[in-house]
Amino acid sequence: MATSFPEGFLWGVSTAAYQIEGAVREDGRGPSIWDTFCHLPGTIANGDTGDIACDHYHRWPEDVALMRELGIGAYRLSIAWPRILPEGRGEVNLKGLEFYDRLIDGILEAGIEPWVCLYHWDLPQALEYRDGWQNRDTAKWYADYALLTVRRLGDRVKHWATFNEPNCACVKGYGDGGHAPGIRGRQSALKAIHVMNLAHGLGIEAMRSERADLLLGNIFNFHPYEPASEREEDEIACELLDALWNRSFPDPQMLGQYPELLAAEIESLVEPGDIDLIRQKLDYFAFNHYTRSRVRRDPDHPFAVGTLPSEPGAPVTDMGWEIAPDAFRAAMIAAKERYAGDLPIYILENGAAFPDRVDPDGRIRDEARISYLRSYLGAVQDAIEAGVPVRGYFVWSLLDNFEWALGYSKRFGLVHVDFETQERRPKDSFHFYAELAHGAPLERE
Ligand code: IFM
Repeated sequence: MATSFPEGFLWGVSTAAYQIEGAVREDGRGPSIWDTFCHLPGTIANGDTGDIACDHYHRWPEDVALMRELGIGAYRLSIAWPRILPEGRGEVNLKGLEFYDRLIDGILEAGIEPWVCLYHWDLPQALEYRDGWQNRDTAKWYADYALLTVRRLGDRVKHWATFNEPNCACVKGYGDGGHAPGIRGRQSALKAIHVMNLAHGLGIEAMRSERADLLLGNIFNFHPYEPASEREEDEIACELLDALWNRSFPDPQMLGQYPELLAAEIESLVEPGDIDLIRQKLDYFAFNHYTRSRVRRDPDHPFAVGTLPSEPGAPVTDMGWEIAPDAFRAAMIAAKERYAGDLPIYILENGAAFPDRVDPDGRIRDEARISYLRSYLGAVQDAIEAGVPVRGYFVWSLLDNFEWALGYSKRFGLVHVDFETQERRPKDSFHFYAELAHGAPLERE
């Protein structure tokens, strides 16, 4: 069965600065928390770092040419805050701004619309020395950075997002310590959540005050959870993880309240006026989605929550993530009902890691990724059919890249990258996606 997407459906790909740019010490860029974290022993698989990554800082013209060939309408990138403000605030690094000027111009010249995310986890290290996201002042510094960036690029970039997956940055960065800056604690995670919510509010206010013609949003992440058993302790853990991971940002930002299970603990951090500031009118509703999980009580976790590996025999990606397109369809329907209302919905990340192999003839036959994309895009069609206004879909990711604590061991790209030579090679999934982006209907399995 072949089914078409609605007229004007937006096809895109997403990346993030630290995962692809490299050039971490070039042209005045300051260090970020990820530079520091990666260079601590034992933090990243194989001792990998983002020092070079995909060398996109130098090779972006080649990458933009690949995007043009792909035929996408939009490219979502993130800006590295420490490239623009090496200390996080104060002196501006003009060379950093000039890099993004060139990049945005190149994307536009290729007929692609740039979508810019202001924060994909690379906080300037200088701000972490001042307690980073646990410090309310960071929200103000973030808004200054947002204003500066919009002033420079807002004449060419219309779609802006304040944060990518703020939940992950807080729960992993300041909760379980598995991501930069590697802090483990319950209070630290809750503080980071509230300060990042404030930063979102202040950032939106600052950007709107500068230009009224921008389209502003945030990028959430929805990961449906089920209790691993009928034991009460697993059910409690499941509800808490759902509140923490899925709701601690969209609830206050869209509904004006923290999830009940967290509200009492966060209350002491909330000052008069905070919630009104956090609940800003947005122009679109965006989220990322990959998989679902079962949750059990884990007494060693700061929130006593843990996830189980998928059931034996369930289809999984190289991340061990269950392939469950039905959960994606349900997430889109739930997102509309609970949060988005009439706002257009965009899926700004979805994709899969697989252990790709370059065949002797140079081809990468990544059928597993094609099958994943086919089934998840089928879920998008089902959600649209059910009345969810999904207006666009962005694959994670254009290139194989630095997968955070897993280093270069996981490949998510439509384009294969040889990290020794930096050679790019479109995979079969690139050609599959290009056909869709050029208007072909989706052949459903
Ligand atoms: O690589 C990440 C990305 O930075 C944020 N969303 C999930 C992706 C895959 O883990």
